[in-house]
Amino acid sequence: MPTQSFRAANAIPNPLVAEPIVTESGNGVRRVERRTVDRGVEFRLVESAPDRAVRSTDNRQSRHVAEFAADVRASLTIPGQRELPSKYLYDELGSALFEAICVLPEYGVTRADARLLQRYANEIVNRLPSPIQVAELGSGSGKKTRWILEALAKRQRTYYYPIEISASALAACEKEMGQIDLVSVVGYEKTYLDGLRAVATRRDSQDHLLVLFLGSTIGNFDREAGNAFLREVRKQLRPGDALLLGTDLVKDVDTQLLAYDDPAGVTSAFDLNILARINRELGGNFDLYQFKHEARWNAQERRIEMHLRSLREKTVTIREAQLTITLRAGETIWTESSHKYHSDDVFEMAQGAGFTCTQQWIDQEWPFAQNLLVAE
Ligand code: AVI
Repeated sequence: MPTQSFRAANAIPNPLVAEPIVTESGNGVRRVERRTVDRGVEFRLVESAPDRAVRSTDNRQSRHVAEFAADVRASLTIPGQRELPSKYLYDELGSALFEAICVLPEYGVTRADARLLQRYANEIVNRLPSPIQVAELGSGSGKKTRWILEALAKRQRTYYYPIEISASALAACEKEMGQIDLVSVVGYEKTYLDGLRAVATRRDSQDHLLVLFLGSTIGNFDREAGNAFLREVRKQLRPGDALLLGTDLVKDVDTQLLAYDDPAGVTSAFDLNILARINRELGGNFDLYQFKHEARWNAQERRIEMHLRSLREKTVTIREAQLTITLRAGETIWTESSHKYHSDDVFEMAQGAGFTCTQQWIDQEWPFAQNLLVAE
């Protein structure tokens, strides 16, 4: 509509090059408005496009989808036993469900881990060289680590480097641990080994490093992969540096099974969420009601295996993975392994990776060990 003011704008020699008005909306969309006037009539050309930051997030997102799709395709087509990589259990919902698992009465792992840290923090710290900085692989919210940091802060200013791929967990951890006197927190939003490499490179030459790998996360690696992982950790350390490694110990079978198949169904929801995530992120059409969560004890491998059993024959399509498979009635998809250890296993694992296990603290209520491994 012609207006006084825009008639005035007619004075611009080429109205099409009037100054653009750029606005960034809260959802990351960049809006560019160009006003032009032609024969006294106002035109507004409005272009909306994601801003550069959003485009780079989009790139990251499409890389994630491509990688997730490729992993799903490869693991669901393994001949014999179909699988899904357990790392995909941990999206935002999966991580919240795992937090709930940690407080289940049937799942004693987290409480045993925390009890040992609380009870023996001073003793652990007294065995460490000085000065020392702390890196944690997969810190989560870092709650359990507080005991170690508080014990260390009694003797020195301590740098704490939580390494975590979940940005929200990292932020929570930075907030919580940043409040401890004489502790400075620098978070790394990276994979375990990339983060550890970054920490190892930035430390001063006189500083030792304590790496925390708690909660028996090592148990989610296959034995060989776990050993290889410990060797990689060792490569980033200097002699005298330490690794505090949490390992869940073998216990009676019923107790173990119940820990991974609780009557309230929290672990079942955690497991099924991997199919829901494939539906959400990769355009899959799994019918979750047609699957049943199962925990099995594999005595030979000394591990709990989580499976999702298809209750009937079913064809499933996953658009982004360009995959269609037919599951037989009763067939399972193997989603996670949780290896359990005898206390002696840890001494051997340590030795094989270039460490010496100098001390082990074992919880009496729920057999679980904190192991102090010193780099040779
Ligand atoms: C993260 N990790 C040590 C857990 C475990 O016990 O293996 C994951 C888990 N899966 C089901 N319950 C807990």
